[in-house]
Amino acid sequence: MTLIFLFITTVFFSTVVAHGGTSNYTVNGVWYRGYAPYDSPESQDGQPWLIQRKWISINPIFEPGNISIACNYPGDPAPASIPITAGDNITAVYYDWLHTVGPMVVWMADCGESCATFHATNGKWFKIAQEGLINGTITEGIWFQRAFQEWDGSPSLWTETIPASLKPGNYLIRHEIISLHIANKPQWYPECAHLTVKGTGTKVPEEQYYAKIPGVWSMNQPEINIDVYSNQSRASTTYNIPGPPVWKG
Ligand SMILES: [Cu+2]
Repeated sequence: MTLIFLFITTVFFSTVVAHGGTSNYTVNGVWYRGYAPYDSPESQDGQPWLIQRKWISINPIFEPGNISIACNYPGDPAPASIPITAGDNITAVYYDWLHTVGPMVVWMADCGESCATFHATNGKWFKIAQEGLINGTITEGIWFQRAFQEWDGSPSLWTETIPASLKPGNYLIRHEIISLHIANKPQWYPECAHLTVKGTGTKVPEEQYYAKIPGVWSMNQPEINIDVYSNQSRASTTYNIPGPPVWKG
C-alpha cells in the first residue's frame, strides 16, 4: 500500500508540479491576482478583479509556431488591468518553479484602444528585460532561471522595470520562461497580463526592437534547438538569447 502511494505521488509530482507559470503580480506592494489554472472557471472568468489572460494548464508549449505561445491557452482577455507608472517595477510571482536551465524574457505590446479586444498574435512585441546564463557553463552554470528560485517553498519572484520613458497607454505584459533541460526539446511557459501604463513618457521602440509571437522563436535557432548536455554546451560559458535587443527606453 505504501509503495503504491509513493509511486502515485512520484508520478503526480513529476507530471504536474514540475511545470508552472506566473499567476500573480505585485506592483509597489499591491497584489494583483491572476488566473489560477486549476481553480474553477466560474470563480474567475469575467471577474472584475482579473488582470491576467486565461490559461488552463501549467504544461509547457513545445511548438514555437503554436499560436498559444503568445498568451498561453486559451488566452482570453482579462476584464481588468494593473495600473502602473512607467519606471516602476512589476514582480511576477511563481509557485513551485523547479526548472533551472534556459532564458527568461519579459515582453510588452501596445494594445491601442483596449487590451480587452486585442489579439496577442497581432502584437508588435518588444522586450523590456531578458535573463539568461549568469555564470559558468551552459550545462552546469547558474542561470537566472535557477537563481530566482527560493528553494525553501516560498514563491519565486521575478522583478523587472517598465521603461521610464514609455508612452502611457494600454499594454500587454508577457512573462516567458523557456526551459531547455531536455535536449533539443525546448519548453515555453508564457503568461500575459493587462497593464494600464501612466506617466509622462513619450517614447515607443524603433522598428528593430519589435517581433511577432509566434515568429520570434524557431527550431532553426541553435540557442533554442539546443542540447545543453553536449560537449559544446559543456565548454561554453556564453549563451545569447535570440530575438530583438531589449528596449530600455
Ligand atoms: Cu515542467
